[in-house]
Amino acid sequence: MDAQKFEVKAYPEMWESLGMDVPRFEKARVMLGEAYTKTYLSQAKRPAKMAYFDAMISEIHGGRVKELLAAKAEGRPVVGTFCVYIPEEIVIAAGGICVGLCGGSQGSVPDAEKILPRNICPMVKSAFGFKVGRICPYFQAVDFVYGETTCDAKKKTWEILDRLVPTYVMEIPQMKKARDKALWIEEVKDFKAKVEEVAGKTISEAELAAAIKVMNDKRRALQRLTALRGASPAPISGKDALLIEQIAFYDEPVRFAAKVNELCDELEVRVKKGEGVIDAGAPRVMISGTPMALPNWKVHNLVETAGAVIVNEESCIGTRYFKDLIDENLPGMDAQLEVLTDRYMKIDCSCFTPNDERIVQIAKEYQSSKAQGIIHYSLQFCHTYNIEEIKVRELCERENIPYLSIESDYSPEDVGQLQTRIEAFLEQIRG
Ligand code: BJ8
Repeated sequence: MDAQKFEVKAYPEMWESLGMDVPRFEKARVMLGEAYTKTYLSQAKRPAKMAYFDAMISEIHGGRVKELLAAKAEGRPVVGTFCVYIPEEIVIAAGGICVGLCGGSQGSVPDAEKILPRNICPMVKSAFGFKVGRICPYFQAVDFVYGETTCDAKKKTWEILDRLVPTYVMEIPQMKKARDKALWIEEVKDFKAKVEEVAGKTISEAELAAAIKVMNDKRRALQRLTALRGASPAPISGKDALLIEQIAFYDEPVRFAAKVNELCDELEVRVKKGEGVIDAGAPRVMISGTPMALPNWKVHNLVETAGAVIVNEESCIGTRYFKDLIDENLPGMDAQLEVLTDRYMKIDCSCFTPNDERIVQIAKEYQSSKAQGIIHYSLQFCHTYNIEEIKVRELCERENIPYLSIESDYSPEDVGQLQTRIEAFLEQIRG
């Protein structure tokens, strides 16, 4: 896309009708367009098929929101989400839409800090601030918000968020014993009943089977993209791959999977020709840790500006979202819900204890991505990831993997310090 012409499109009338703070949101729109132009459109050798994802950003505050509103007008449920624990298949089976509401922007944090404590996770503050400040059209458009009892910051924020938007909370177990799975399956059934109530219909076996296939196809497309990033030279930048993983949380799943597959077709040609976005000798880095919600591109930008390439995100906005599929061929609602529950119980979020399968998964992804070093990324005040970092560090020490741990927030204040640390880390890999 032509950097000169790129803009995030404005829809002031629609925003007004959604009860948004339009003058303030207009400023955020312009800032997002500028940041995107600088961070994304300045990259060399981008795949041509990234044009679709550029257009998704250009229409982020309009086109997709209109689709959500059209769905609502037809009585289809629109659910706002914050976590990969939401059984999306159930919402899709009811004809509904899931849209990620995680916040990755510093701009909404001061709104949240007027109400919430300052010393909690920036992702929770950013998301909450979007609702308080009325500066997110998706938040304004949802029927209800899905919350979960993963970390303390989230589960206590839902009680306050519920005053502003209906917030339905699912209990996520903290362990993975048989009784924890039994709890989770009951929670999944309750959630299904909630979605059916909003949709005004009962989900059939055939609808759930079709939805499982839709989500599997989307996850397969993302798995294909991840596998292609294992090639050397890397056929796509980490920034672009992260962007796609972020868009996965708000785009229409069938269209999204088709567009990711079109991009993968192009990348396969690149790989066959030995073409990449950067020289084969550039350091290859894997990121592991807390999710990077749109528009959090801070670490990727620093690493790739320093001449390296990111080849994997072991994160919920990354492989944790799509590494596991669901058996598509089981007849009967009970059997379907059982395999669906099994898939979600495989998610290796640090909110579980113990969670050693995540360490095994990190080692596996390090091998398959052909990375040469790991950066552990944790958002400030995220206790579970910050503490689990100890085990990731130990893995890297054991396996002699170059390693850097970063704890950061969304403010630009630590950029200079991070740049110095990242450059030293890349020198270690080069050396
Ligand atoms: S399954 S990682 S999406 S909870 S970073 S808000 S944990 S204090 S995001 Fe997550 Fe679901 Fe787990 Fe994934 Fe709390 Fe930590 Fe903030 Fe976090």
